[in-house]
Amino acid sequence: MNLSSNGVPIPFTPELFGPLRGSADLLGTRDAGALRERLHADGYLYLPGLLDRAEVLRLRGRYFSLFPPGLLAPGSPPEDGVFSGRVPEGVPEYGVVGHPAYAFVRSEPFAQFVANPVLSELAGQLLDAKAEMLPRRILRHFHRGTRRASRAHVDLDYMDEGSPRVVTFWIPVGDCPPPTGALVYLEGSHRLPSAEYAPLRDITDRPGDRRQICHDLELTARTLGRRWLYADFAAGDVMVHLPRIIHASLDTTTDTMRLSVDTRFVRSDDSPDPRWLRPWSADDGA
Ligand SMILES: O=C(O)CCC(=O)C(=O)O
Repeated sequence: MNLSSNGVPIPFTPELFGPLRGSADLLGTRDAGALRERLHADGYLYLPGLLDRAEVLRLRGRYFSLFPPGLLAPGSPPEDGVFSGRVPEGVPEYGVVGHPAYAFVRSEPFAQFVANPVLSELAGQLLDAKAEMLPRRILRHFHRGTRRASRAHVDLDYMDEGSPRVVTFWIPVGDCPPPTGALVYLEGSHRLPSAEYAPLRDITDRPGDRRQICHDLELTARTLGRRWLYADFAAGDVMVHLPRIIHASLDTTTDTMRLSVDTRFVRSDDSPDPRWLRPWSADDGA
């Protein structure tokens, strides 16, 4: 596998990569304590098949149907989300007013998808309280050729004006193996004091933004002596993670486009970061 993130290659070796541990078996036990224990031990829960695959693929199809002709490979159905190699003229910058992602996160089908009680009930078990989903829910769409991905970061650096008791749900909307731009997690990094990775923030392709940790995933893994954990995500899988775990995404290099939703829950009696109380747009600065 040839992998990179933000255009920087990272060799797919056992020294740098390892598999995510699946936790779907714990769901069957209905043991909330065991789920919480696993979440805090690993920093994440990898839950293959938590959602209905057909429903997830329907959402994928609805989103790609919003584009003018030309984005999708000729003759391919929107559900497949196969890139033609060009973005049609006239599509505004990603995720701002006028771009399909902007309208989509404000649409009824999207609202219904994220309102699935399977998600809120699990969040409630993990937070050990009634859980509330924050209104800023992000749709991420990447296609090959951009060399753009999410840099290594922890969620808390983006939501440090509210309660740190947050759980993030990352939902691939379509199959998403590593070369399609999967999320990867730095093993055990939720236990690292932030001072330990602070020096990495100086090595960045975005000097004006101190929130991200680093765009170079090999350097991050070697400096912190940890592997990136990965999976061949499929439509229907869900990842849950803690706000202190370091994670990043890989570049999309396949014809299949990467689409995902990330959404966060807090305890309903906690005060969330006010920047997360409005619907997402790519230029909201949060
Ligand atoms: O999907 C991505 O590339 C990043 C998502 C993320 O950072 C998150 O869900 O916290």
